[in-house]
Amino acid sequence: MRFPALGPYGWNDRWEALLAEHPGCRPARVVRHDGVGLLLATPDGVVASLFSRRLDPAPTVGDWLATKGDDPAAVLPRTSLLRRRSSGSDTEQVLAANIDVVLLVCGADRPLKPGRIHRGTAVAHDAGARPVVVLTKAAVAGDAESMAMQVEEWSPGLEVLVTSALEGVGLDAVRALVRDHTVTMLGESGAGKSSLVNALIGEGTAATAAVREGDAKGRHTTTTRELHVVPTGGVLIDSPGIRSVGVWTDPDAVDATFADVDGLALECRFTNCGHDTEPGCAVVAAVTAGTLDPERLGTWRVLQREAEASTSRPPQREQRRRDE
Ligand SMILES: Nc1nc2c(ncn2[C@@H]2O[C@H](COP(=O)(O)OP(=O)(O)OP(=O)(O)O)[C@@H](O)[C@H]2O)c(=O)[nH]1
Ligand SMILES: [Mg+2]
Ligand SMILES: [Zn+2]
Repeated sequence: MRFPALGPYGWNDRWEALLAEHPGCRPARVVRHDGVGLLLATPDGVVASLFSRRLDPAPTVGDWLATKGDDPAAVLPRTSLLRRRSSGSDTEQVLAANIDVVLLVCGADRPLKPGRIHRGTAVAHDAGARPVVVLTKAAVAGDAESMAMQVEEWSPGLEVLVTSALEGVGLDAVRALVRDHTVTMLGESGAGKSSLVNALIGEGTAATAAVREGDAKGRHTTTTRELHVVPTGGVLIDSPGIRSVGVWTDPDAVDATFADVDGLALECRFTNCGHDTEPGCAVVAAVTAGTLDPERLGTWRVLQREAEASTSRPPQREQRRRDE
């Protein structure tokens, strides 16, 4: 393989073959994107690129580029694109490209919110990425083990890792998950995303700051998405905290998140059943029988509506704004 220096960034035969379609070009991976320009991992090291050309699609963190001289010439076809509904403006916001795993990072020092987990799962499924819940600060706060059981109840089958970055708990499991993959994180400010980066890569890689006393709210310490190489293999993208994960997905991604509801719906008398007042509805029957959590059905409804609204809208260009 050419360009061994990019191996740690995930360069492989797939990308090599795609680059071959751009004669005379060299590869680079987008490490950071901060409005003004790109930080690129190239065969010669990490360089800043203040490019002027408009690329379509606009490059985002995690993208592989074909570069000519110092200039990005093309974005290589993505394996996945992580996106969400931007808070405030009702548009699609692109979060990262070529993602294999999405860590839904939740602090054990604050209450878990089922809607947040379901939304994060749907956003990951939409990108074709594997969602994994990471409970942080387990050694110092809350009761992480019962929180993990709570997640299992809300989302049967969803993987959960219990960690404590500063105390060195559960980190080998995170390392094993990141190895050979591109992994990004979704979570509230102060959840401990950057602390996890530092635990895996080395103290001082990413800035962290103490959460507020009382409600454990974070201070939005991380302001850009940045890709880091993990010494034990794989890359990890640190991200700013997000208050809400709006879904901007295909309704199929929501169905994949709620496989139980989707499976029940197959048994409804009507194929277009709204699971509301229709006779012979297997979903409502499951709620009545106590085998389906009504709150889970409620979240499913909300996400279905959001997903349907996003597919009925024409695609829009990525908005460049901060996460809040
Ligand atoms: N004791 C302990 N403290 C932790 C752990 N993880 C995070 N913290 C603390 O929680 C606070 C917030 O952590 P950060 O890593 O900055 O959180 P973040 O998710 O990156 O926050 P934003 O960048 O604002 O989105 C810091 O004071 C950390 O030291 C942990 O595993 N153990
Ligand atoms: Mg941070
Ligand atoms: Zn029904």
